[in-house]
Amino acid sequence: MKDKQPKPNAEPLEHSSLSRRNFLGASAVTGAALVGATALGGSLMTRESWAAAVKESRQKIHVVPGELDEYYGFWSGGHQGEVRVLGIPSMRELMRIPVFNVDSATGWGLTNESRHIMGDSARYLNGDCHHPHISMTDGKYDGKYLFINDKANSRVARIRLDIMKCDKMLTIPNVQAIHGLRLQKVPHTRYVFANAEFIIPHPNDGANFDLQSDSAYTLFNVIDAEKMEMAFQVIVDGNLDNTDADYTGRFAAATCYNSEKAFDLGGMMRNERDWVVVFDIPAIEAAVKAGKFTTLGDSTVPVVDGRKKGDKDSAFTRYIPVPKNPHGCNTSSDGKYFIANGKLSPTVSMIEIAKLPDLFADKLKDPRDTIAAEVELGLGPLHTTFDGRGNAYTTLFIDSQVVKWNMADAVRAYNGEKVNYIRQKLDVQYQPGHLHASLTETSEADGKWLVALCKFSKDRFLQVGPLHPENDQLIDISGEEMKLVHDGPTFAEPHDCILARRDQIRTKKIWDRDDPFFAPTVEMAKKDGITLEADNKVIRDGNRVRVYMTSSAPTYGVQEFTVRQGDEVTVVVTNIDEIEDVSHGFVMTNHGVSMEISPQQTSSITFVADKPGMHWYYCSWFCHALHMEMVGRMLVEPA
Ligand code: CUK
Ligand code: CUA
Ligand code: CA
Repeated sequence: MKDKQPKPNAEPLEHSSLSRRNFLGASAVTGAALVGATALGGSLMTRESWAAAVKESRQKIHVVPGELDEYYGFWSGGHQGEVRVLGIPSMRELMRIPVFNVDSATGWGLTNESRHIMGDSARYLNGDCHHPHISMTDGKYDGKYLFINDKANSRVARIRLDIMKCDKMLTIPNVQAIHGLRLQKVPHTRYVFANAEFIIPHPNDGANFDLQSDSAYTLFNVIDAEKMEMAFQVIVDGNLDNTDADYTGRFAAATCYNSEKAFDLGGMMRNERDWVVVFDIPAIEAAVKAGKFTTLGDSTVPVVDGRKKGDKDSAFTRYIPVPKNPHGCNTSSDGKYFIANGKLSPTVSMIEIAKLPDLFADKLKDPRDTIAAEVELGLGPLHTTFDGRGNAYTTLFIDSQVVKWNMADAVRAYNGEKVNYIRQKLDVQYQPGHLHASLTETSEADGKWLVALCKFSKDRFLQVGPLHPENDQLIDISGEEMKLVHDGPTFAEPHDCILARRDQIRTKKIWDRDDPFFAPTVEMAKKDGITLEADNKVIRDGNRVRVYMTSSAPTYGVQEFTVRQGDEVTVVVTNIDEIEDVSHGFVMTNHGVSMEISPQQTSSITFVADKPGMHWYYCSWFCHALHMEMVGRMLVEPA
């Protein structure tokens, strides 16, 4: 009977008998060989100096009360649908930005402003975000926007970093499952590149279910970042997984794991090699400009065909074979390589970006001539990140390690020199997916901190039932050796994160009254002859009632209003407080109504007053010693 009891939380983790190599089984890596490279961790230092160094870097992460972090971290919220903001190195969670989810605290998905931004897709209550990325100018973060994909409902959203709210959401037409997402780095983020993962028939009307047919394909999607509208789409062979862009502004690359166009596991692993597809963005732009494109279905988005016709390449793409089922695609911060991470192969493939112009000019015989090295690292390489000092760091999912390796030495070793390119292998807990070093996807990679996003936490935290948190581990990479300094539990698969210097993000402390975020509501008020900052009025328009009120701690401008049962009621609250940090809320009890109104913000929400009687509304954000007394009543007369 005793054995049936849950495992006590106090059990030291050293006693855990789980072998990480056995975990998930080596059978998942068909054909993958164990690599000879050995872990160097600890071998460069004595045990004592190692312990001292770890202690020192652990002190670095202790941001004392009242002090601020050096970096902003932006975390994907995975299939929870939001974006989270953390401070690094403390790993303290600073804010949550609801995007593809519904959020009761801020009213995201409930307010008219948020539903206007979400558009048609407001009908979906779920999302699945993977890849957050900040807009860039000249290969450096400009702090303007953060973009994030939604795999579940094929969307891309934009967050304005000055207010840390989602301000645009776009459903990508003609595709299913937006996964890989990256931004143009140079000259600036004009485009968002987004991979649609799944191959579908076109048209997808039920007449054709044959994935092998010519009319079954997926598309590479290019979005105008400022307008948040589709720029164009590119039909590709195979499928699309992860993507990245280069530092010349000409190329984007994407991994494909399903070159087989298969629908089952065995089929998707059939080919010994899949590929990296490289896109020549100016070539596609020129074709679109010249009107050489088609459209699909009802969509007016320009579509060009980037598939091979027999052995003939399209003008827009090149397909570079790499070992089977690659996953992560990462541009090295020195701008030299696209790195495709092997997943089923123990290698990463370094594609030399300087050779791509010749590949597109058909001056290279074989696309494989662009491969600078195929680097053996360990089992299950998924993603790679960079320190700006010539080193790369790759997650090994099956080995449960982060491997630090030197790119120049890896190329020399690939060319036959006897040189060890592996610098260190560090155990992480457990099974890492993405990893991200500070500023790594920009030309300013500074090699200070690295976050390894581990998919399994197992015994690392107090037990919380069958569903475990994940474990985002902070690693100090400022010295010669990586040092693990912090375990950070996270909820529901963040997938990916990015780190930006704190001076790169500039936020507003209170809203501007002319902020476009609530412009449609201001427009509505104008038509009603309302001055939002001053008026407290009820406007009746048939069975529609608009209640305009101000809020100022601790009172609402309207403390009582009367409607008739069945009226559609819109409550518009303008927070006239100008004091930083004094946010109000508006909750109508028993009506599913809740929203945030921060200083100088206008928020509105619409509901049906379907129940006669007295209904209290109250402020939900603590704003004053008399916050509890910040209330009012809606009186509903029976129909
Ligand atoms: S990720 Cu999205 S499947 Cu490796 Cu970028 Cu997990
Ligand atoms: Cu206003 Cu609490
Ligand atoms: Ca495959």
